[in-house]
Amino acid sequence: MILVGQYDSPYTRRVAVSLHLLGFDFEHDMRSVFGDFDSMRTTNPLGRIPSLILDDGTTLIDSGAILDWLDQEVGPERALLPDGGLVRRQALQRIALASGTIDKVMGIGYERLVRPERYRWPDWIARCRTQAEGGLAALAQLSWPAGEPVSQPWITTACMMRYVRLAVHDLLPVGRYPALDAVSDRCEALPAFKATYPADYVVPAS
Ligand SMILES: N[C@@H](CCC(=O)N[C@@H](CS)C(=O)NCC(=O)O)C(=O)O
Repeated sequence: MILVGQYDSPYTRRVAVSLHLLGFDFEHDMRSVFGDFDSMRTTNPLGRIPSLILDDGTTLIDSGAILDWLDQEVGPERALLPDGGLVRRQALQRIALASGTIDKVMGIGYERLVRPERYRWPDWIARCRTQAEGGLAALAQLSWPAGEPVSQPWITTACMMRYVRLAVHDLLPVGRYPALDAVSDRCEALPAFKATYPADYVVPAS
């Protein structure tokens, strides 16, 4: 199978980490959503990443749908998300906080990287920042018990944190939320995370 998308995308990275953790063999197609837009649209009509091209030629799009397929393939014993009940609901809520934070930080990134400077809207950037700060503060209330194996909420949280620190580096300084730092440190030490470390990039500050 082939994973399409670069690892500076936290959504692509969480799929890559999950593929590694679950022991899938895959190739990595590093086309860019912006630089290779026309080509990307032939893989995903939305022109977005990640996509996962299966060995039978089927293309799955959207990280949530891809992760659901991976979990179905390995079965409930090895799945990265519980298959039902309160634990699943709590896990999905944590993932919603982490992915919502990604979306708000991505909103700031697009405003600064894609939109021409004269059209930028500072109030919108400030609103996205407030929303991302809300997501981070809520996630910081949750703790990952020692000894509990890595699962999708923590994978998505750690991918979100690395992305936030690359894209809007003053939003999540080390030390602001020790509980979150612990999640990131624990995850980034795993081989699956080391194998998917995103190339550094910095969004312009204004
Ligand atoms: N809900 C989607 C979101 C994917 C997403 O936002 N991808 C970004 C990169 S991280 C992208 O493709 N951006 C380009 C665009 O939307 O035009 C998922 O979970 O896969």
